[in-house]
Amino acid sequence: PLASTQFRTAYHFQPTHYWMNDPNAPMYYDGVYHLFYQYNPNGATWTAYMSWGHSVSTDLVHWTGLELALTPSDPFDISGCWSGSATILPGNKPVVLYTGLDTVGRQVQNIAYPKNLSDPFLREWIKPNYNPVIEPHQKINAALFRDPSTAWLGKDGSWRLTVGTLIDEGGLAIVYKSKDFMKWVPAENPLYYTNGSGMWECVDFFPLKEIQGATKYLLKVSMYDTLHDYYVMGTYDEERDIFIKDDASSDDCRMWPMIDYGRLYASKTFVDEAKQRRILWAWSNETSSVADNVAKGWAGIQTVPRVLSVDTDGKRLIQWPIEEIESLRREQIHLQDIELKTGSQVEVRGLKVSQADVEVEFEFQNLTGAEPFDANWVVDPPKLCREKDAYANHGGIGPFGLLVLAADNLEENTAVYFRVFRAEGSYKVLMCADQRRSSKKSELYKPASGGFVDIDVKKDGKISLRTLIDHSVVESFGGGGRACITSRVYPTILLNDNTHLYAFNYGTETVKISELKAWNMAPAQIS
Ligand code: DQQ
Repeated sequence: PLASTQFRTAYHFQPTHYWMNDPNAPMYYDGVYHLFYQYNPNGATWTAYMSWGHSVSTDLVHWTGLELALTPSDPFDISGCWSGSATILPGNKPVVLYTGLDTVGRQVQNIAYPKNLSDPFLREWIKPNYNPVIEPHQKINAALFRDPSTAWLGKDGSWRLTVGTLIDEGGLAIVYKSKDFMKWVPAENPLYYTNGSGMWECVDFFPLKEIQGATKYLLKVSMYDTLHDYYVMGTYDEERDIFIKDDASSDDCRMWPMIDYGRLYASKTFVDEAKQRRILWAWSNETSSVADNVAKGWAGIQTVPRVLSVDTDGKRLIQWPIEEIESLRREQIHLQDIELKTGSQVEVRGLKVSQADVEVEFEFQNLTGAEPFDANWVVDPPKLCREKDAYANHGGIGPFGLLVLAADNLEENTAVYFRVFRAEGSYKVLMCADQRRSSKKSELYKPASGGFVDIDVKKDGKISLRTLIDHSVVESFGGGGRACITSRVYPTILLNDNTHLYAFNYGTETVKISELKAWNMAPAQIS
């Protein structure tokens, strides 16, 4: 059944066919948004022999595909053009830095720039013959050295960028400096180093916000060993070129919050000068088998671009779908004041629920019935999601939430839900997306995913959930975007287009839906 077009997305970016992975060099240039991406022009599977696909848009919603921007062609990238980032140099001159696999398979960093700056679509890219501009030095394993970040300009007039690698089992981000963007020298210290995390891919590093006179920075790493993106906030010591994480965050980088607790990897941000915002793009891989992907003829989508901001206390990242996506909203359903007593299931009727945007707010009367929290639970939220699942009363507050892409008899459904626990002096909110019942088809990866939402439920008295449903994607934002979970699912019911959406509560305590708004979504034009 996976060969069906029913699993293709209507408003999440994907090429018309074949394999896509990481977003590369997203940028805004002269009124046009550019998205490049890791692309295999020969099939629906990953290969080391990667090219850069290229699409352009004026609103980040509708996209026009152009010819490949980078393909393996020269000794410094003849075996593959891997991930990289854009920097807009003074005088409004975009350049990209990317990883090339050279003649002997070493990973080196190359530069490319547009052939003709007056072409608004920047179709053709030139790779100067002084490439590679950065080669792995002695201490570096040349097979683990990749994904140059966007460069930033220091007060001393030198450019800096960072490249991810692995030394002695520890992931790290090395800094390189340059005065002219051609000659790059390694800085004395790594930007950040950690023990035992495995290789760091697609490192991103940027200022987020001024808080009490100091600039809060965010470091994002894609950890190859877990295939998740993690972030940590802190400060940047420009003199020494190092990132200093906030004390409150764990020394173990695998305990850092994730950009998304579900299927998301290799995220990358860019500054949108048109609207003065920072936007995150990210790859969401299939959870279907290689054989299924070949049968479908495509694999990989991008999550909806997300605007980044930070809580007023500077502790938590907030991600929210770009407002432009709301232009696709069509018929609306609006429900108010619905009591969800224990065991209730309320169907949200009147929508085509395989292509929808749902916003719901759950309210509590009181929190006294919450189950006590065991401090050991922090290490494995997915396990907690499996144990306190959406299909039984576990006593306490929640599970409550949505059952999406659901069959009549709930034989298939993806549960997106919360559970509230009473911890010492505060409450802990668990958010889950359980894909275990998402499809009757076998040979799919169907995990339960989850993480904690950093909100003060006692003060707020409520929790919000926004879920973007798009055929094989369920992309959810809990607590106003303080925790995100993206699921990739392939329900067989999609094949007869008979899917339902329910709100539910299996907790002992009553929960109220103060408001639920949902919209049918029109398809985006993506060619
Ligand atoms: N994908 C690219 C690499 C990167 C990895 C190759 C992350 O540059 O490290 O397709 O998904």
